[in-house]
Amino acid sequence: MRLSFWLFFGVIFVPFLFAQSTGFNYDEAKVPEYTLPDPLVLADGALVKTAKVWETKRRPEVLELFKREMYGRAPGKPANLKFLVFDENKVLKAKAVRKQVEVQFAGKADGPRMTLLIYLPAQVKGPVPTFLTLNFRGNHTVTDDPAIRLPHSWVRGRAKGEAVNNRATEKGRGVAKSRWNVTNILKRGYGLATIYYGDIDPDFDDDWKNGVHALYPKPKADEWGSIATWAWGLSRALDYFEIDKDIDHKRIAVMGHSRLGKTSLWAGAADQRFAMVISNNSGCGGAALSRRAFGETVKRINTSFPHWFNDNFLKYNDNEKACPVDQHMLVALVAPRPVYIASALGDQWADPMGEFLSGMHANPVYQLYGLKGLPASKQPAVDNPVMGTIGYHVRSGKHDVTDYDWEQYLNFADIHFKGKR
Ligand code: GTR
Repeated sequence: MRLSFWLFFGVIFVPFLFAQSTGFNYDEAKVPEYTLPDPLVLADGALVKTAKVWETKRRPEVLELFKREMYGRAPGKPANLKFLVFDENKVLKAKAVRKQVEVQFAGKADGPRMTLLIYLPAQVKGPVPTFLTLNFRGNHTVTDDPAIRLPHSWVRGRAKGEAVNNRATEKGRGVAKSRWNVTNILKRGYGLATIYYGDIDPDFDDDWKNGVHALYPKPKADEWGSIATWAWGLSRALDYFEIDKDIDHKRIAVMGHSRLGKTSLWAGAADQRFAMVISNNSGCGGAALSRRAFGETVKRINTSFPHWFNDNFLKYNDNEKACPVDQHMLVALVAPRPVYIASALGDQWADPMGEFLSGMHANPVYQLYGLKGLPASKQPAVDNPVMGTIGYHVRSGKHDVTDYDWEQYLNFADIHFKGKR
C-alpha cells in the first residue's frame, strides 16, 4: 500500500515538479549560446553607417518588426479625444499645483476614459519638465490626498478592502505612496503625472471588450496587446500636455515599473515625442534580452499574461532565436534620446544582467549620433549608477520602485533636461 502510494506519487508528481523547476534558469553558466540580431544591418544586408540611414531606413524596419511580431500596431489619436480639467488647486502648503484631467477617448463622459493626476512644483516659472508614469492601483494610491478621484474602472485590489467587487474603495488611499516620492520630485523642480493603467485597459484577458478596446475591433495577430494599449494611453496624455502651457511637453520623461516599465520602453519607442524613457525592473518583454532566457521566459510570459503581447509573439515560445528582434533593439529605438534602465539585485526573475546587456548592445546606434550610449563595458557594481545617454544601475533590494531609484532618475533628468553635470 505504502509502496504503491510512493510509486504513484513519484510517477505522477515528481516529473511535474521537475518540469516546473527546470523551466527557469538562474544560472549564468546555463544561459544558452545566442547571437543577437544586429541593429545596424538592414533587411537587404547592407550596413547602416550614418544616423540618417538609421532614421530613414533601419529604424522604420526595426519599429515595424516590433509592431508586427511583439507589441502590436495601435491606432492613432482618436478624432473625438476630449480633455476635461476638473480640478486645479494649490496644494501641499501652496508648494504645488494639483490638476486632475479626465481624458475621454471617444469624447463622451460615459465612454472609455482615463484620469490624469498631475502635481507641478509651484516654485517653477514656465513650463515644467514632467515625469509621466502609469500606476498599478489607482491614482488615489499615490498620495494620501483625499481629493484624488478614485478610479471608475476595474481594480484588482491587493491590500484588504482596497477593492470590493473590483471597485476601488477609500481603503486604498495612499497605499502605494512609498513608490512615488512626490515631495522630492517637486522639490527638484519636476512635475509628476500619473494614470491608473486599468483606466486604459484592465489587466486581464477579457477578449478585448473592456477599456479603450470597446471602441475598436478585436485586435488581429499583429495588432495591439495590452502593453501597446497602455502605451497608447501614455501618448494620449502627451496629446494633453501639448495644450497645457504649464507642462513642458518637449521634456517629458516616461517612466514605468515592471509590466509598466515594458510599457514605458514601448511608449518611448513608438512615440518619439517622449524626450526620455525610464525602465524600472522591466525584465522579460522589457529591457531584458529574450535570447538569454534567464528568469522569466517568452513562453512563460505569454502563458501567464496572454493579453500583454500580440498573437504573433506566441511563435517565439521556446524559440527566442527565431525572433528578428531582441530587446537591445527596443532600447536602440529610443536613440538619440536618453534612456535609463534600472535593475534590482533581488529581482533575478527580471534578469538584471540581460537588462544591462540590452543597454550596452544599443550603443552602436547611439554612436551613429556621436553619443556614448551606456558608458560601461561590464555590469556596474551594485548601487553604482552609470550615466551616459543611456543610464543604468542595479540596486540592492527587491523588485520595487524606491527613493534610491527616483534619486537616479532625477539626477539623470538634471543632466539631460537641465544640462547639469
Ligand atoms: C510578473 C511578471 C513580470 C512583471 C511583473 C509585474 O508576474 O512575470 O514580467 O511584469 O509581474 O509587472 O509586476
